[in-house]
Amino acid sequence: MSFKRYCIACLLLIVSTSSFAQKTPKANLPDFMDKRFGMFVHFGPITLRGTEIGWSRNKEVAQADYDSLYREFNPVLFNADAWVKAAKDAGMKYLVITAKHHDGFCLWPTAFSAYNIMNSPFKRDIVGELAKACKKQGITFGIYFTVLDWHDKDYPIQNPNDSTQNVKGNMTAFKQTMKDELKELITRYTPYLLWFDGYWEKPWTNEDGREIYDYIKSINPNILVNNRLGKVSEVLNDQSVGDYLTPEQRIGQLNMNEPWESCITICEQWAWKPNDKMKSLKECIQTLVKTAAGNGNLLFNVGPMMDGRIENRQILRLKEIGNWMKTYGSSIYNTKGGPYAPNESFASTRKGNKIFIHVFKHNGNTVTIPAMPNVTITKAYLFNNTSVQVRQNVTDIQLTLPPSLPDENDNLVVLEVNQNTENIPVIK
Ligand code: FHN
Repeated sequence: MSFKRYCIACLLLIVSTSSFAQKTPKANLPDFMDKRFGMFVHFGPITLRGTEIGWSRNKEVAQADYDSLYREFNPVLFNADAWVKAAKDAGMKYLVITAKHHDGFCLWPTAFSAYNIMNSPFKRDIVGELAKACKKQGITFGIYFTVLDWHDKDYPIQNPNDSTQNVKGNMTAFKQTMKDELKELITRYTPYLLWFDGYWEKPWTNEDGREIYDYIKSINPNILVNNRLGKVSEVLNDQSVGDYLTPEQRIGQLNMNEPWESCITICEQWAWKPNDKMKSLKECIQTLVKTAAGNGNLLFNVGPMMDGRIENRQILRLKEIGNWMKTYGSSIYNTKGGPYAPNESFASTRKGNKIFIHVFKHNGNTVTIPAMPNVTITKAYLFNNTSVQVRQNVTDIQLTLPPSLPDENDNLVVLEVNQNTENIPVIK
């Protein structure tokens, strides 16, 4: 081999093995997007007060009081199998747990912070038990990890509500602790994805995010990472850090090009709150449908109570969603969004030669949708195979639904067409 070829070979070897060049293989994303529906879990000692995790520190709950709650945190009714079963019963395919939220408390026995579950009365590895239960029940496991940490003295901002509490900090040491904790979580629990959060404060830079992303890739290049490790951008470009977009408390726009996941609460607060307002079944189903119809995933949040149980009313709501998914799940899982952009009257998902029209509102049992140029509808029916009348012209397609409709949460009409629906351009 000539010296020149030898140098090229060495360069290629360096680039291929060095962490700075590595990104999550794009081939990993379709598997994630096909899951469509996951459970988000916000949990920690703050459930003893019923106020918001992180944000109520030095607000509704005095900082010293908040930071001592772990000494009485003892969720003795925590049962990882029960949480995972609740997710499975809802038709969810993955689960993401707040291993460490902005208050810095760690739900796993980390060697890098004394502020962790083993120094509470509970003394059990909540992250580890959930990882094991997910594996046992076939649910994909993910970990939420905060970028900012208002409890760690190396992080300069100690509380967003009171800048007088701030300290000099040491970002080099802070990032080393983050790397050490992430290595524990990755090597011990093998998460499918890491859900970062808390990128927005001044001490954290996009370069810091890139550094941590590269470090994660050097340990396991296949782990999915959301777009909240760097300074988040509304699109994925060469400046953004991470693999998918994360609209929060709203349904993302129809986007056929970039993977995205909306995170939305089943109630109003992320962590458990007594008598919090819970979404109706219709709202839950239509949120999931509109997310899938936008070509996105829904990470739907529950907040377990201080004793470790998920409220029974939330369990029942999740079961109702699961019953709906038992009938209609094939119009959600493994589908693509579109070709129609979701609106308040209807939304659409598609797979193969079928377009699933999810009807939320109809005018006397008729639904009018824009025509699809060069597409011929060969058959139209409800999910229970009741025929649906179709009249189409150059501008519109009019569907006449049968008098009795099966599901006012979402009346699903299947349109079979003369081509692969994924080739149909988006119709705004
Ligand atoms: O501050 C957090 C909040 O507590 C919650 O974890 C959400 C979930 O995505 N993210 C942040 C708010 O944007």
